Amino acid sequence: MNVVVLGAGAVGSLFGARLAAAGHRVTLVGRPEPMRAVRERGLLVTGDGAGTFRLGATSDLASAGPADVVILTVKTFDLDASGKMLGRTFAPTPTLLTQNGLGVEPRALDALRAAGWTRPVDWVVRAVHSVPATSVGPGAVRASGTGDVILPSPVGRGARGGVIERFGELLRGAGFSVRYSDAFDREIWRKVVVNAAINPVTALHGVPNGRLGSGSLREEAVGLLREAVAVARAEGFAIPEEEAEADFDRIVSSTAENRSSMLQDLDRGRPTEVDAILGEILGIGARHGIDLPRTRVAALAIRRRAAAPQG
Ligand code: KPL
Repeated sequence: MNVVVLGAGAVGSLFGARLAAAGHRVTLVGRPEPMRAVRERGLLVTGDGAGTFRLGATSDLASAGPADVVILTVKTFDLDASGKMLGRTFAPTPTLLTQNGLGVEPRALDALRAAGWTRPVDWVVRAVHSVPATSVGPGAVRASGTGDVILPSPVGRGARGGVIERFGELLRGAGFSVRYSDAFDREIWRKVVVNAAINPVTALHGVPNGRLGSGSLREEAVGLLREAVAVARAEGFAIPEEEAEADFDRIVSSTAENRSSMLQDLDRGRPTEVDAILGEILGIGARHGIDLPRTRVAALAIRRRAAAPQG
């Protein structure tokens, strides 16, 4: 299958490597420097499924086709621009969204609609995943663990059901652990709650996920987790605190060596997904009249850190 990965940072590159290893023709689309490195030396993966993978790599989406499927792995704040670029460049194509946070699908659908796709909802599928990938240099990614991919159940979803199954088979065939969920919106919340705890604490303390397994950093993270659980509950997603903590502990341990995406963004002086994770939780919490002091402080600290000059 021809696979185009649009937004090939750490996660996108790793998805691309695994799909190429499974025999697909993969083209990464990303920033010029890493794409040049991939063209010249191949994509280097260390850790799980280590190897050097020969993939197409370009910064120009128009030269990346043809695509049977697109995996859109840009950060949440890039969805609008990248969705429009995708919509203008390719005819409607099955597209998988892998972003963290809330409001991901509506943003992507609006962008694709604005760029001329009719009924983008038939083509676009969101995945919730915990695949750990750390960028360790241009064209080099460390995979520390496997992680799960959750897709919405294809049953009763008409044309979109076929697209969901196609992605499920594609990813399973590349060695990902994939499961379908009948309660996908709840899965989105379960993951957001975990991201609201892991990402800011790892980013502010500059530590890999595994350091949140015990002690004061775990306490700090669990404080954020509980606030996010309260907001999920107010939105109609009753996630017991025990379940959220079990999710947190499982992801912290299965991604122990990973640097969270928010930490990697701060490391590189790039924008973070603070708005899509903590900002959304704060906004929804405010609508429900829920005070979220820890989340407010963490969001402020991340924004300050992101705005501070590097060095
Ligand atoms: O989603 C992640 C992220 O870093 O954004 C986890 C699963 C926490 C892996 O680090």
